[in-house]
Amino acid sequence: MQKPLLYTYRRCPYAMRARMALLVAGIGFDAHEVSLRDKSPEMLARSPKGSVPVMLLPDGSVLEQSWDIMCWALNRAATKSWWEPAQSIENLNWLARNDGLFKHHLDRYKYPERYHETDRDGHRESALSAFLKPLNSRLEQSSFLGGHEPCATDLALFPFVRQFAAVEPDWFELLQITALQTWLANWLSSPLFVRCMHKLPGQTTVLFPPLGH
Ligand SMILES: N[C@@H](CCC(=O)N[C@@H](CS)C(=O)NCC(=O)O)C(=O)O
Repeated sequence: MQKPLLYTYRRCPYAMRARMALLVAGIGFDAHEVSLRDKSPEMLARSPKGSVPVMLLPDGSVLEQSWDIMCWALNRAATKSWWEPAQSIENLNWLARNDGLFKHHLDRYKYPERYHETDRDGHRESALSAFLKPLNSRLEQSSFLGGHEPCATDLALFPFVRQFAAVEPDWFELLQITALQTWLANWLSSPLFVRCMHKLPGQTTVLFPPLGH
């Protein structure tokens, strides 16, 4: 096997950050679109925890966490500007708060039934005050978490902020968090994101993104 193989799911924010990192690095990879309801036995044999993304490397080793895949893709000389700023204490804290506190509130806001949640609006408010407003203040200082240029932390947070904004887009648009809204709009319209969201045929392995895309 020459190329890495990514088990992915198009709408999963963790898989999105992994795909974007691989695209930024210009690393050719095969992709297998997983059905979360009917996971491939081959993937489960390689990674029994059963979440995506999972990446099988050419040397046979397996990466089971999206951040590890991003590290593998970006922690190289050619993409130093994407990886190094993401190692600052401040940016590692943004990552931890995104994957912890923000994800907690996002899930309960987006899927209240799944979590038997009765205080959906409370979670929306907590996500806003504890994470999105501080992130907006941070982005008022510079356009990206990487400074004037984006870094891995921008890639890692964007798919989750996207999910939050998409729950009630009209409400989100009226919020006074312009720096964050601009940051989000720029990522949504970026060629990188468009490529990362290319639709794959289910349950087969194909080169990603397909040639010419
Ligand atoms: N910590 C993991 C989280 C991955 C994760 O939770 N992925 C979700 C999809 S967004 C998943 O596969 N969940 C298992 C399922 O739904 O069966 C990572 O960073 O890769």
